[in-house]
Amino acid sequence: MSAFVHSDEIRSRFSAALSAMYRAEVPQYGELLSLVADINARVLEADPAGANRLANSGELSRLSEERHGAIRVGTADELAMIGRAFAVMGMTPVSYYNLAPAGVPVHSTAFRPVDPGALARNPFRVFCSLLRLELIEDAALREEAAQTLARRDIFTAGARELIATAETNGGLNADQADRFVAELLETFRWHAEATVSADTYARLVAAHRLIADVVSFKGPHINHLTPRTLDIDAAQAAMPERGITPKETIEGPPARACPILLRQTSFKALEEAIAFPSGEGAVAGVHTARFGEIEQRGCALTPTGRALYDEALAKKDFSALPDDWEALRRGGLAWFRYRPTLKGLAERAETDDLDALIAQGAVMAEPITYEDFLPVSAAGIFQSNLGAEARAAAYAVDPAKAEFEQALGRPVLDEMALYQAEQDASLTETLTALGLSRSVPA
Ligand code: OOG
Ligand code: NI
Repeated sequence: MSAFVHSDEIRSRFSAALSAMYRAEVPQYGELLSLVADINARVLEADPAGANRLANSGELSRLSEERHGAIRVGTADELAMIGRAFAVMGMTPVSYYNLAPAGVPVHSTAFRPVDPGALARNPFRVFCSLLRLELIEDAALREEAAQTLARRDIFTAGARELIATAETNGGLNADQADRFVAELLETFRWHAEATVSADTYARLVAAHRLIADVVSFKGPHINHLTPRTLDIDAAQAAMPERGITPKETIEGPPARACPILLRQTSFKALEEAIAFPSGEGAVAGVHTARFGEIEQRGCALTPTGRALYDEALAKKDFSALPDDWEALRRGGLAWFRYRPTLKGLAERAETDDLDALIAQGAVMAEPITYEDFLPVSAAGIFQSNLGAEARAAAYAVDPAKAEFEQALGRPVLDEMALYQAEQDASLTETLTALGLSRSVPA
């Protein structure tokens, strides 16, 4: 009898294998990893209190392993299968992201662990986009793209078999887990040989660069892997010393004493040599898709906080968002995890008022890290130029979400519900530990 390898462990092994493969394929990614490790070490040394907070929330031990990646698939079947593959690694689709308003013909979700314990062990996330072929205007090109995609299988036979095994048996044993990681890695590998002619490729690029990237190759190569830095401004400034030219500005919220959501910066995609099939052998070409990115993660915002953020981003004025943890918490703008303090546990609580318990030092509130994405945050700036009407339309529920979930074969989880559940559970536990059994306020 052989025991199952825990899905968290399979995820960690896969994330490490993917990172090693990408480091070998894109050396600048290795340089970014080393830069981020140096900066994180410096930040932790200079800020012992901050390091302590990270250790308490379980984020210190995961930091050097922490990364996200992104792939773009071409068909509903590919999306459904990749969803099943991620499920083997304890990764669930969270949130729906429609990138059409940003001028990108895809919609997406992020596969990630959702349970706080699993997140603490390894929060590896993959942002996964599905091409929206219906947004290609030229009918002939659309048909050609659909046929090209229908001919490929982005999974190895071994990967398909092991996914089915995991589903049937409820897990994978050690040998199966190793093979699963190796087989699934093939789906993420770069292929320098295009599957379409140079002419078709050029027409796909003319329709949209991203359409060419999805349709022209054997598989959905990983297009970036992103380590988490504790000081993105320092990392951005230090990139040129490492021979990396970053984009000019950092996306997301400005630098703050109390970091919120996600700040990201990247370096431009590489120009890579590819070969197109042709009657007379191969034709040489170049493709730009793969890039490097770093991110700094801050606190997750509630729907109210997020609406304030979106507004602030559109107006480029963040003054309405308080830069103070207690103000964010009392205003219901950010999510927090509550814990009883030693003082609180030692003394008899004389109140069940949460704010009073915090003020007395009986309870502490620590910000919950944002585990999701802001891929259209740049588009918010763009939309603000279109006036309020266009923005309201962009925020309305998109019927494409239902189509996405149909393709995926399941609904995506609501990120806000996950943060709310974590906050509520921590509050209940805290009050119980203090001998108070008030029910959680809404
Ligand atoms: C994914 C872009 C989304 C992020 O960090 O927001 C993403 C892609 O370009 O395929 O990775
Ligand atoms: Ni990214």
